[in-house]
Amino acid sequence: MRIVLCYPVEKRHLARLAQVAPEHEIVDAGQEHIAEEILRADIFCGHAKVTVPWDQVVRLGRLRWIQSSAAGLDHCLTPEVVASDILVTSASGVFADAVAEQTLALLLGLLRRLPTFFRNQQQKMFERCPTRDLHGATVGIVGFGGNGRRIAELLSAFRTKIVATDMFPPRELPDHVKAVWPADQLDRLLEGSDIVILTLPLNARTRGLINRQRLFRMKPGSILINVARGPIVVEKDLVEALQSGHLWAAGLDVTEIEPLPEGSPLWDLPNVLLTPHVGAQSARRSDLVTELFAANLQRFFSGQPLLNLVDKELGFPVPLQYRTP
Ligand code: OXD
Repeated sequence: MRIVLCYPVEKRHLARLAQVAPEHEIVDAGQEHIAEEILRADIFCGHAKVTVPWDQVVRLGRLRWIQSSAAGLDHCLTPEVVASDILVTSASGVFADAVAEQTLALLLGLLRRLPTFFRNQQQKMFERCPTRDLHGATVGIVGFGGNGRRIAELLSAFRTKIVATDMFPPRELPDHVKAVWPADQLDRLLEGSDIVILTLPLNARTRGLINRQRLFRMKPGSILINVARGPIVVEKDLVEALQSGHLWAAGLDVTEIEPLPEGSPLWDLPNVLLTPHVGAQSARRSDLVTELFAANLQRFFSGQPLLNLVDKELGFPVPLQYRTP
């Protein structure tokens, strides 16, 4: 079989994959060649950031499996791929430590007013202003998958009250989580949380989910953190909620359009902390992807169920306990 890769691969990653697939051809296509190489792939592992002819890939009928090197699948779940027999597995949860740390950085940075103090530092200004606490806050996590669960674990050390929503609420809750409600109880979460953290996948159901109506349902003075995907939030509505003072602040690792256009008002809002979609960019990212892919290759060749197998209609892996055999 021809295994085509498109993520930052080094020699050691190729060597590791060759160990588990010694009889197969492994091609490191990179972003430059992926649009042609994908047409000759039986298995693909990566995240093509260039346009890929997915309709042609499906018509050719050669590709059997996509192992996404990203947790989010918006890069490959086109309608043609969804309707095809191609298996899709994601890197969901693999970068959860990094995303959780990024979430804490944004959240603590805002609460302890680091952007204000940093601006003052640049002016050599020693000026005090009130800060806010994380301990004692109610934190609402929207999407209790790998990232949401890890964030909850870290937040529990801060003595916060944690609630969440998810399409598939776990039957058993970790001790540090007060409640995980079904996804249709989002408004309840928004109304009761001091801090709302978005960790849900982008799909047809979640695009534009956090709109004007929902933003203004959030508690006055609350904070929104988005480490998921930009288009889940209607950005012009967010700007309004921030400018009006209804929201106290927002920490955004992702935006509707990336890179964020120069003309976006988000750049200049003093109550916004922006990072350029680096939540999952840990130094070990390619190692983690390679280990997941190696484990899944072994399963694929021996006919075992794949890890993180995605329900393509839903756009994310369904937890094992909810899968129909
Ligand atoms: C991912 C990401 O989906 O980096 O993995 O955003």
